[in-house]
Amino acid sequence: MTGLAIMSSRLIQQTTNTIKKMHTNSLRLLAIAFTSFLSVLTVTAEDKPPNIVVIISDDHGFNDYGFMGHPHIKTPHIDKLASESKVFTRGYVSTPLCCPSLTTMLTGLYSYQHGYTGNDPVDGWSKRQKWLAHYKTLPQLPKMLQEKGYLSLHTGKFWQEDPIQVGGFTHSMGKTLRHGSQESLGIGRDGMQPVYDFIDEAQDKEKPFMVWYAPFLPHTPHNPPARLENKYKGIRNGTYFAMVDWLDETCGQLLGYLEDKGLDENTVVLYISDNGWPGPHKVYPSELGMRTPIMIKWPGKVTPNMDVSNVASNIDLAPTILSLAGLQKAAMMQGIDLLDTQAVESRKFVFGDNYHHDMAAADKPEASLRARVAISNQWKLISWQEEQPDLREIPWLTPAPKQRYQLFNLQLDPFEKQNLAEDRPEIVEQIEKTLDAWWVPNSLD
Ligand SMILES: [Ca+2]
Repeated sequence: MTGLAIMSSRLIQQTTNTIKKMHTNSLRLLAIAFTSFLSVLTVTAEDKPPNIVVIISDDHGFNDYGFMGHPHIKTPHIDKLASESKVFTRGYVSTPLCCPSLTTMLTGLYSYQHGYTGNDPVDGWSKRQKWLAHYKTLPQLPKMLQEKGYLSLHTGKFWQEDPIQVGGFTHSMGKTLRHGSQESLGIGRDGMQPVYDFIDEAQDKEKPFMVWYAPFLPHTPHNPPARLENKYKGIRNGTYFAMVDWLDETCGQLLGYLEDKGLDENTVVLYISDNGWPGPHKVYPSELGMRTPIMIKWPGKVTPNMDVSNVASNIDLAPTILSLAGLQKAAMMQGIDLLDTQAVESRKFVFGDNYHHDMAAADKPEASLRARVAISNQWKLISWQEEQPDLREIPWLTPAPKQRYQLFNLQLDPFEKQNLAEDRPEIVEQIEKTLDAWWVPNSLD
């Protein structure tokens, strides 16, 4: 090879290397640009968490739905929601009464933690300030969601006077008293316009939203519209069935509005009841008092299925919603994210604490305590207090049984007919230890 040829060859090689290097750099730059683009997309997705709609039925038996097999009650809209949701048919509330149950959902805390063990202070409604003062120190779901830019609307029931100032919501239907206010308790019964207006406002402001739909349905007063009353005429408990039907209609209106606005894809709908029905089971730790289906619908993200094995609880509502919003639960919260399959399957028990209707002291939950409850896939132990609280007699409050312990095999005996506590003392002892480890009241002092 001549010198010129060698020089030409080197030049070609250098030029080729330069082109390769340029090409590599271009690819690298392109890759960096693409990665940046993806991270922008990720940030954008994280910045826009899903909307959340929480539907909380009130005084509603766990079997009183079409999809749960009720022979009379028609609930086509809730049935459709169930068919599109992950459904825990073995859902429970920890305390089967309006105020404590709702307070658990709003704080992610058990009654022995948040202090609202019943509906009313034993000295009367006017003595509620100590409970309110404690509530203000607690983690509150709507307030925590504000960190992610959520607007939140409270409707229906609320026991802490002001859903905005005390409860951390951004929007409400005004201040409340027992149960709620006349205006807030009209939600559903008088229509859904406040919910529609709020959703429109959140859309205009391009903010994620949470709708807290906690209507006074099917709770008393049992005064359904005549068209629904007539539907169940002549059937025992027909008026209550009509009230459930009324609740279902309003759920249909709410879910229909989301669809009409094209929001159903990016909205997670959660469903639960605050306690069961009928009357003798209210404030009572029976399955008819504590159990409720719990549902989570998120199209394309949560695969619909009917989980009839794993137990779930209203203690899980706040942690699940916080996780959906990309937030950590507060350290005090003992519930789990119900969309975390491993957490759901590895948890053995859900717990309940059952109290008198009246609250003796905000800082001494044991003063109103009637029983503690642990429920697993198979077993349910109700551990009654040796001494029942000596508080105001309430005619409809079902008294504690004579037995100290009630143990039921729920797989064989779902309506708790046969107490196995005397036959299986070793299981009673074992679950009682679990209860002792769980139930550790915090002092407010
Ligand atoms: Ca209730």
